[in-house]
Amino acid sequence: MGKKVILSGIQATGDLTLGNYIGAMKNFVKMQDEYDCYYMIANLHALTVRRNPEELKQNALKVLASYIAAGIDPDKSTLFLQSQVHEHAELGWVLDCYTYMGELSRMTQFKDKSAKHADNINAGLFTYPSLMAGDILLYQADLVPTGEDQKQHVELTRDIAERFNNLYGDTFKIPEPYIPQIGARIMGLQDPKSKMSKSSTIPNDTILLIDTPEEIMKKLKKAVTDSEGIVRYDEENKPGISNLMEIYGIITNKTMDEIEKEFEGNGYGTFKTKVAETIIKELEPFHKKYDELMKNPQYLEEIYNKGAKKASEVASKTLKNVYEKIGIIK
Ligand code: AQP
Repeated sequence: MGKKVILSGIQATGDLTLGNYIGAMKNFVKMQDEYDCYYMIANLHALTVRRNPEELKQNALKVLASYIAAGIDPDKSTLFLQSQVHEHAELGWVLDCYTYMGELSRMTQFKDKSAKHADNINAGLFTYPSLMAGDILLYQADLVPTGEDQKQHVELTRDIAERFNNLYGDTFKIPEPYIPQIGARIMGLQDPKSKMSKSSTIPNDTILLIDTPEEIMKKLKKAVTDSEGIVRYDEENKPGISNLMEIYGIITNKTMDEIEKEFEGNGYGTFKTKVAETIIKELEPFHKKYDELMKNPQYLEEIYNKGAKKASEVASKTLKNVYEKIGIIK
C-alpha cells in the first residue's frame, strides 16, 4: 500500500506569522517523511481581497521560501503554486455547483472577512470553501494539516465530497482535518481574543517569521497581559499570558503545568523575556535559510515548476474522472 496523502497550503497574502508556523508549517515538516505531501501556495485564494499584482507575485515566492526555510524538503514534498495547476479552478467551479448557499453563509471566515472588508464582499470570498474543497479533493488527500480556523472548511469539504460520491459513486477520498493539540490557534499579542493574522493592522500584534530578534523582543515586551502577575494558564480570564504559554510550550515541548512551575515566583517581565528568547532561537535557522533563498528566485522557480508538473499529473486524473461522471466533454 502506498503512503497516505496530505494536501495543505498557505495563502500568498503577506509575510508569514508565528501562527502560520506553529499552527500549520511545523506539522507540514513533521509529516513529510511518513506521508506523500502536497503543499501549495494558495495564490488564487489570495484574490478574495484586493492585491497589488507585484506584491502577489512576490508573496508567492515568500511562502515558498518560508516552506523550505522551515524545513520542508522539496525532494520529499511536492511544492507548487495553486495557479500552475488549472484543475484547481476547474474543480472549484464544479464544486461550487454542489455547495449550498446556506452552507457557505455559515462559514466563520466568510463572516470575519466580510466584516473586515465591508467595501469588497465579493463572490469569491463567499465561495472560497468550494475552491478549497477542490484543492483537497483533487489529490485524494487523507489528511489536511491546518490550524483551528480552517477546520470548518475541511468539514465542509467532507460534506461536499460525500454528497458528490452519493450522487455519482466513489469519486473522492473523504479527508480528515489534522489539527495540532496545542498551538492550533495562536492569538494576537495585542488582541489575544483574536487570532494572530498576516493581515492584522494592529501594531505589535503579530510576530512575523522575518522579524529581527530586536523586533521580536520589543513585541513580546509590549504584549498584553493582566494584573494578576502570576504565570498561570487560564484561557478565559488570562488570554494574553495563556497565549504566550502556548507559544512557549509548543517550542520547548513543555506542558502548561511545567511552565507554571518553571516561572513560579517570577513576574511577567522575566517570562516575556524568556518567551522572546525562545522564539528568536527557534527562528534563527529559518532566518538564515530564508534570506539565502529569497536571493535565488531562479532556484525557487525550478522548485515550483518541478512540483507543478507532479501535482498536475495527479490533479488531471481526478478531474478527468469527475468530468466523465458528470457528463462534461473534455
Ligand atoms: N493564528 C494562527 N494560529 C494557528 N494557525 C494559524 N493559521 C493561520 N493563522 C493561525 C494556519 O496557517 C495556515 C495558513 O493560513 P492562510 O494564510 O492560508 O489563511 P489564514 O488562516 O486566513 O491565515 P492568516 O494569517 O489569517 O492570513 P490572512 O491574514 O491573509 O487572512 C492555515 O492552516 C491556518 O489554519
